[in-house]
Amino acid sequence: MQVVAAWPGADPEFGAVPLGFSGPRGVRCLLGPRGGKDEEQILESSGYFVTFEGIEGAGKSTQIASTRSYLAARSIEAVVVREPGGTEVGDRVRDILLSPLKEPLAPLAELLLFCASRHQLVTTVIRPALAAGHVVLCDRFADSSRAYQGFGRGLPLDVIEQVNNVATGGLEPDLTIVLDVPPERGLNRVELRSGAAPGDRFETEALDFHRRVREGFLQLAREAPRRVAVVDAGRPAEQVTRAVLELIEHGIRRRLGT
Ligand code: T5A
Repeated sequence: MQVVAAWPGADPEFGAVPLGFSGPRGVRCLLGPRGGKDEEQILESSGYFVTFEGIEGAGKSTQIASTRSYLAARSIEAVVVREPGGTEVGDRVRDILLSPLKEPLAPLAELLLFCASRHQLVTTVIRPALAAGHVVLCDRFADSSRAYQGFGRGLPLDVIEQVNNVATGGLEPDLTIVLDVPPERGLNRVELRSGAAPGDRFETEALDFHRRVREGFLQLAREAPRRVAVVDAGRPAEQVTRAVLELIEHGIRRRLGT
């Protein structure tokens, strides 16, 4: 499944997308001369929150780095964060969650740890950045808990919703990009990158687990088509980047109703 946004007049060449990037720092730079006073106020009061999701090795970090560079070249400093982590507390929680453990971690305890890291990140980094009108690019967010702890581990989705809500205070991304690859391919990329190093607690899960997680992301996209877009991430990275940038611009235009 592939959803790629397009808008009239889009330039097919990456790097030549017809955006007006000459304005001052902030989301409104994406809109160029069309961004009027009201639009500036809308965006500067809420920023623009993009999350990247997908299974292991889908290419989230790669695409976030390309998006960040693309924006930086146009004088837009995006705030880039990842989950679990992104804060001192979150980074410590990340160690617990990813390192091999001698005792099994109960699925609910796992969910609560992810959500502890999420709450810290939302309150100390993401909300302040959005309030200042920034673009925030986040590597994984609440959908990862739905897909991994829900579809992967089998926790009830209503429990995940409740805990997620407490952690985020109801904050939802403006746009979620699911980078979709078959698990075999994603895990192979991770293996190539890591060489002989042992995988983390999730990378070493059975293939069936990763298949359920992938199906979970696709189902979430079907349930929330206005927020969640699926991009075929099995293609060369530059092609994926083009699709990602188109989605981000399209999303901002849609928010502004332009
Ligand atoms: N988790 C997380 C939960 O269970 N619940 C939750 O609520 C949350 C938030 C996090 C783990 O925690 C779980 C999910 C995860 O298992 P992590 O180390 O942050 O652990 O793992 P990932 O987010 O999966 O990070 P990865 O680095 O493994 O995957 P990425 O970021 O999707 O992939 P990336 O960009 O690093 O690329 C991997 C390799 O592929 C190459 C890259 O160069 C790199 O070598 N690559 C491509 N190759 C060919 N074609 C392309 N298009 C390519 N794109 C990238």
